[in-house]
Amino acid sequence: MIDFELTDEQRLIQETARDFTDREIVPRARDNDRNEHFDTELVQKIADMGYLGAIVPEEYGGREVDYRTYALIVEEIGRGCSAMRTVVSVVTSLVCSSIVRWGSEEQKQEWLPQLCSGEALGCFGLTEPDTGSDASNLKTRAERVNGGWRISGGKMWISLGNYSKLALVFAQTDPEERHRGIACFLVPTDTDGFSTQEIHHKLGLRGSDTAELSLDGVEVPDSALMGEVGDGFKIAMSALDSGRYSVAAGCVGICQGCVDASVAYAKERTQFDRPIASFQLVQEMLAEMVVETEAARGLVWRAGWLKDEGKPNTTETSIAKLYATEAAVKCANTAIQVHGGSGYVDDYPVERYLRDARVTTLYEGTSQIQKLIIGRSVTGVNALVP
Ligand code: COS
Repeated sequence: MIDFELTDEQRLIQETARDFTDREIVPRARDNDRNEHFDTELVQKIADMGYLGAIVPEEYGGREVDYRTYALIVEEIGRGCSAMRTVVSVVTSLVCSSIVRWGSEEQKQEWLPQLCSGEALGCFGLTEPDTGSDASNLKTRAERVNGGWRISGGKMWISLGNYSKLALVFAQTDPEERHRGIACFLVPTDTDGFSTQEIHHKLGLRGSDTAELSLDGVEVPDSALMGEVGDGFKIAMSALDSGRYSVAAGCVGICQGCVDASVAYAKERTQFDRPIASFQLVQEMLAEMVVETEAARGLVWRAGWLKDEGKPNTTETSIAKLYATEAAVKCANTAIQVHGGSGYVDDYPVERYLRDARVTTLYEGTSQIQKLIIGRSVTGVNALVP
């Protein structure tokens, strides 16, 4: 059975992550957002706390915590700043968890210690300009050359792409094989032919780096191939099982941040000679936010428990991701309502919460994709392809 009581160790890790977030992340979040500044100094502090390799085995430089504990950390960072939470989700879940599960011993030893320590950042190159939800339909090609592979194509919306030393690149080796032809490569970003371009003017996550990647005849040795040719799609999907979980946990943090900010504001703001917290319609908004937050957290913890038990969890992860991301958007919108005009400017974190939450129902699988995964699981009927 799921035990909702945290262990002493989990409580300590949660309190440490909470203090760290309040001390280091919260004070910088607004300025980094305003200035579209990717705060590498703060990223290094996050790495120094061990949060970039939280679920990685200790022998490769990680903290080796379980998935439930990982969610506690990610929730706190998500409460502070989703741009920084994105760094944790991408490096830890999408990149490190893939290498832990699919990498050779040499690949693990080469990359994991650097990624965990923050010496290297990593990015996840799956999405392309013409390939989003239909993830197996990649245009990026990998062809065999002497002793290795030549990769050509482009990747889009890649978080951390401009700052990464390592890119996981998914490429098609044989279009006729569809998803069974996809391979995953560990590509050092200083390889000839690899270039990146910054993407600006985003609605939210302005303190996060987002890139377009170009691979123009990038040549890598055989040792850069992760898993076998044809494992690529499964690697991507298993990475998303961890990544979607991390996004969901971060969104619980947004929800909790909305509750905290709104309760504080409602108690301090007076209208009609009394705190607005005393009005029933304001309490209704607060209650709705609390319920959304608790429900989202419960779904995340359940998915985490399944992961820790080694049980199948793809559907439960989609349920948690769908619910928590939509809840974050709702809570942020409601939090602005509680704050009135003050919520419409960045004196309070709630307008940033709304802008930052908005991408979470898009990236790592849209809400519609999560619904189709859940629908297919409950009916046994694949409605993904008309
Ligand atoms: N873990 C490991 N393997 C998985 C898996 C998982 N979670 N999910 C699917 N697979 C495997 C399947 O077992 C199947 O293997 P076989 O070839 O041996 O049969 C293979 O992958 C294909 O699976 P499936 O039939 O489910 O693939 P679909 O083409 O139906 O596509 C969706 C599945 C649409 C769910 C997938 O393309 C998807 O998640 N799209 C959204 C992509 C996304 O999130 N993009 C954001 C990018 S990161 S910002």
